[in-house]
Amino acid sequence: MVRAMAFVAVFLVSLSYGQTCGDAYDGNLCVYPAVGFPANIRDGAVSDFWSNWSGKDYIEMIAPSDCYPGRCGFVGTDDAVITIKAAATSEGLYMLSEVKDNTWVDKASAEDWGADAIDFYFDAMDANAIWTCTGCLIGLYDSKLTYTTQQFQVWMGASAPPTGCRMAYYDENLWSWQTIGLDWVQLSVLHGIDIDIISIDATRKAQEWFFPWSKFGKGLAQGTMLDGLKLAFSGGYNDKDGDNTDPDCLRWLGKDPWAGDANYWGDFVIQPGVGSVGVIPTNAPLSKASRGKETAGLYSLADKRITGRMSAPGVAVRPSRIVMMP
Ligand SMILES: [Ca+2]
Ligand SMILES: [Ca+2]
Ligand SMILES: [Ca+2]
Repeated sequence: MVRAMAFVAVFLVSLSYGQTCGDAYDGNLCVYPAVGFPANIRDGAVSDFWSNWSGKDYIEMIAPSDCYPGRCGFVGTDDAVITIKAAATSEGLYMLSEVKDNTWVDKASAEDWGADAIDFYFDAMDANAIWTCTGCLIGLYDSKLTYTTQQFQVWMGASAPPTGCRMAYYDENLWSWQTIGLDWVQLSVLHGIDIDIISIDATRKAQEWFFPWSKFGKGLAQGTMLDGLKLAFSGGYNDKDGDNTDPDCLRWLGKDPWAGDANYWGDFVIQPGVGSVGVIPTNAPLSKASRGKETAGLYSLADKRITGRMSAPGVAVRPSRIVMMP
């Protein structure tokens, strides 16, 4: 009898767990406690941590099921496929995105966001809070972009590995949505974000990301309990194969938060054992006071460093072009 009850209890726990974490096609991506990552993930290799993923949650996007409406010129199921896994420590979020693409192309310009690029959105709010909020939206078209939304477009590269990415966010000083280009050093020094782009074979590449909580959604406060927390996430993959001038696009939830006709935000669901937001990465060359301001959500110092002439010690920062996201 006791054994039978225990079995039922385990079954029910598994069921509830599965409802959140077992579905590669729902609107939640469960984030598991991470152990064993190298101090610097930019080592050209997929970290061992990801290898045993049996029974764990992930996202998979395949054409035509996960096409952005009207951007679905994919031919067959191997034209583009992306899978995404997530893990975390008290310091930050780790993501592994594996992309299968039949043809890799280089970007034609610094704004060529469609040329084989991951296109991700992050927010410090959760999906439902964004959908139901009053006063959180920046009011750009009918979008569901908020004051704490960050968008990243990170190329896969073809003839050579990419040297940087595009980042977009609402700038409180300029009162507008800004898109900037960042090279890997700027991304790491100013935002603590590290991205490793790994070539697996002719048709498969991976991106491994580290994104510190102190910068996620413009910064989660130190001490924020992460276990059980939901944080909004969305996005997909933009594919050109040399035969299309407009990219074909996969999107996790059909579209992305640039559209507001439905809620295209999903959630990271942080699993028990990650803990509270802890240490700010020590590689950030900001004063203690500045770090505190940034953690509180004031982004201005970092932005001035990018768009102005300021440079971090030993780092040549050139003025970045500021362009509006299409
Ligand atoms: Ca790595
Ligand atoms: Ca393709
Ligand atoms: Ca491609």
